[in-house]
Amino acid sequence: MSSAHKNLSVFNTEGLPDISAKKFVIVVAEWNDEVTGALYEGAHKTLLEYGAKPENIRRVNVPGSFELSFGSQVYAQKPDVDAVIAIGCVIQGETKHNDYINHAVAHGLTDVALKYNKPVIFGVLTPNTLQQALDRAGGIHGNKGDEAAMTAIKMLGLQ
Ligand code: RBF
Repeated sequence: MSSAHKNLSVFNTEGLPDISAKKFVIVVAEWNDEVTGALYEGAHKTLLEYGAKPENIRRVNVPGSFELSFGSQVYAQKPDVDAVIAIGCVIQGETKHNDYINHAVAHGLTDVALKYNKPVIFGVLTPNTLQQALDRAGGIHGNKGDEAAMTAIKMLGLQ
């Protein structure tokens, strides 16, 4: 299914692992906070819905999406953190830097996950317009924060 038509809040939930003792950090970029706040809410709600304990979910803010890699690394390296979810929104048109930021974050988060052998999830929207972002932050296409949380849960099941 192409991403344009996928509902980000609908997923296959067969065989999910028990996450009642798992500890999560959600790192949230403050740029486009109307969007990233909604993505965070979706991720938080989904973790709780599938068994995470409120006291095991921590929110940490960073200034922008470019800082998500370092912010994620700070928490991924902690022994008591099981998974990190990085939340951001980089809107094309608002910046010529968007490609650089998106690529840097994708590579950075991948490096952190592989270095610390833990799920580090790319919960970053890269839309052309603010409306496209809102459509994926609890709008008509669901919420990418829900999808990011579900991805973290599924990846924990691999361990
Ligand atoms: N950060 C975002 O999370 N989303 C953006 O859309 C975004 N646009 C930016 C546009 C420009 C021109 C610049 C310089 C930065 C932008 N940033 C954005 C911030 C970036 O992720 C980072 O916080 C700063 O560059 C400081 O390292």
